[in-house]
Amino acid sequence: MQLAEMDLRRVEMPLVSPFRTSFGTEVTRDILLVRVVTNDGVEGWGECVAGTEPLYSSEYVDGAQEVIERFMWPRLTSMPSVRAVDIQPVLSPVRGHRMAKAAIEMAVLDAELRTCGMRLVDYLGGIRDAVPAGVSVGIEDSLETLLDNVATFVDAGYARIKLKIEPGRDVDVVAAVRERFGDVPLQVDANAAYQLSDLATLRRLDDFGLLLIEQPLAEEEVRAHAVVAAALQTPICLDESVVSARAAADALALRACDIVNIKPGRVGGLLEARRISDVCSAQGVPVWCGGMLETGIGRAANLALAALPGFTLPGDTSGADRYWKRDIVTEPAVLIDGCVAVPQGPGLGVQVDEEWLTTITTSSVELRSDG
Ligand code: OSB
Ligand code: MG
Repeated sequence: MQLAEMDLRRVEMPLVSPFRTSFGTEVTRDILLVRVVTNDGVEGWGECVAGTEPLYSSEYVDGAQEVIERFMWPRLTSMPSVRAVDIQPVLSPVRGHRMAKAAIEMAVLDAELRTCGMRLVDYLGGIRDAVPAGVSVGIEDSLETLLDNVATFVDAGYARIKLKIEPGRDVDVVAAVRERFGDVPLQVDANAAYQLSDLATLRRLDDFGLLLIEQPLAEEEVRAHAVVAAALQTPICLDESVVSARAAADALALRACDIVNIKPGRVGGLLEARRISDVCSAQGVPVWCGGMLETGIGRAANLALAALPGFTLPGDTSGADRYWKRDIVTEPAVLIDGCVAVPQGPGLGVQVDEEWLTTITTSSVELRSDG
């Protein structure tokens, strides 16, 4: 398979409600989509999960687009042919920029699987047609607003609730949610907002029977996470720290976590995500699929990944209406009985709503191969 063309499209998508984390508030997503066309005219789509600003990790959407245009696209066109398995090795001279690489790999894989009529879920080794879905609930100034938000999601039937926390908005918030919603499956995500000196606060979370505490400390602080994990009863889950399968293996060897959140964008693609799943499964460590406020394109990939046997905890794979008034795929994800269906067609299994996409496109760059 040869790439004839790559389009880098930016779309502006307002969230149905602002999403606040310890690192900032997202109101509108400025999303980079990658569309590839093969020499045979087969199309593939990928989504880059990088945010507008480098606040979750060092990556940001303008940087992702620049690195693709300047350093990745030329490497891809220098290849006589390319498949999804080639993307990571070909792009390995370019350090980091995993979200950019993941978007390219997703688009190439979509085109490759459409060419041979295979579903992504089958390619990855998924075993489920629908996956239990959780929801990630943003920080609110008002506790009442937060409780109302949680009530909406509990009523909708989500399989578990994840609360974003930060210093000063943690123990009391969790206590209030437990008080109002009883033993609803509950977990928290700190997005690296704490320090080891906050250990006493983190220990107080042990009183609430949480499924897990996600990424309390900074990305680099793997060994300090082991200290937290040893001090708490509640399982520790890593998100930001796990940037690759090797990083996952190291974190497990250091006993820095009990559970791993897997996001294809964070780790450089779906194939690396599957390797992390393999590393964890081999050691009996549960994993779940995280989310990055994706459109229906990235969500389709997450749902296929979440269908793998090692994904034994509900993911942040919520229904599209939790994020968007109008998604960019013709059949957006819906929550039914606490689960979201894995798309069934070849490749990602979703069709892009081109007319709507055109309407919300803010810029488009077309890269063409000379060959
Ligand atoms: O840490 O999981 C995270 C969104 C943006 C950046 C980081 C995170 C999140 C979420 C949202 O928690 C998950 C979702 O897509 O619903
Ligand atoms: Mg997280």
